[in-house]
Amino acid sequence: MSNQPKTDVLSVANLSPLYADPLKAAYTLHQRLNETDPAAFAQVAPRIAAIAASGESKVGAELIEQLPALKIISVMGVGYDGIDVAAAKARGVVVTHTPGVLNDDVADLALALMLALSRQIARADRFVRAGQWSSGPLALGRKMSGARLGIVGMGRIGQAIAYRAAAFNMAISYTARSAKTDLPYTYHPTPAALAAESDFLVIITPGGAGTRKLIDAAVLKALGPQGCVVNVARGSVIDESALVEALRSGTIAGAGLDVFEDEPNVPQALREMDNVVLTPHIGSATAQTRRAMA
Ligand code: 8YV
Repeated sequence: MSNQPKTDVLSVANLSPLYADPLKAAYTLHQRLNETDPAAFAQVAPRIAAIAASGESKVGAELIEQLPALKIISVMGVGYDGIDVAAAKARGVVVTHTPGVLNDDVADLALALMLALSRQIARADRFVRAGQWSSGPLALGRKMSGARLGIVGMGRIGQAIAYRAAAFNMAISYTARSAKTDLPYTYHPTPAALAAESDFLVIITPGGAGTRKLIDAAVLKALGPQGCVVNVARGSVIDESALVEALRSGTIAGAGLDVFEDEPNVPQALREMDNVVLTPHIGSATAQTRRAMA
């Protein structure tokens, strides 16, 4: 056994015990000190060699600058839009993430939200619990099998969603920066063009400056009064106030949302709507997948 001091790691996320416990065993783990305890942070900052982050963490240039010994920012998540990668690169700090292992879970959740919207699962559950069944049937839902699916983002997870949707006999189209000629799905050059041809518009594109408010009022208008939007990407990709307005005015039919602009704060307007299904950013939240990510 060596008597060498353990390497200091700064956690900037609410890490699950699946990840935090082995980290604590191997390293000295400091919990988000830069925000909560600046004095303690100043003491340990020169020794911090690694940052443990999640997909939602924000690691800006300012924090990186304060950590002269920093070598790696490890993101437990596929999305790293909260990390200033350019600042890390400029300092020679490696940034890692967890692609691949969560494709199935995020795609499963996208289909679950589509089904929850079309077959009114959450609304039906509330209906039964409230004892309303005896006073008449629930309003009719809509058929999902055979409907038109538009996917915004055709990366690893987009393809996993398409694969599942094919089993529902859906007509699958997508938009992405460029057409993927090896895939058998219809390409549209813009989200608006895609939305105009979709019953379900599923967002699974990376967050960050390049996709901020990509889904705006015009795209929602193109989706139309029978259309539903599902977001399992990042809240930043949808203009949230335009979405609230589109849902309120009947410009679109419904929304299934796992991500929000300002998590964990969900606008009161969305929480009060009956035509939305809300989940608390659980795309990769199964024990099996979180273990694989850790
Ligand atoms: C989690 C995610 O939020 O992978 C991502 O980009 O958003 C999620 O899987 C998370 O980072 C788990 O720590």
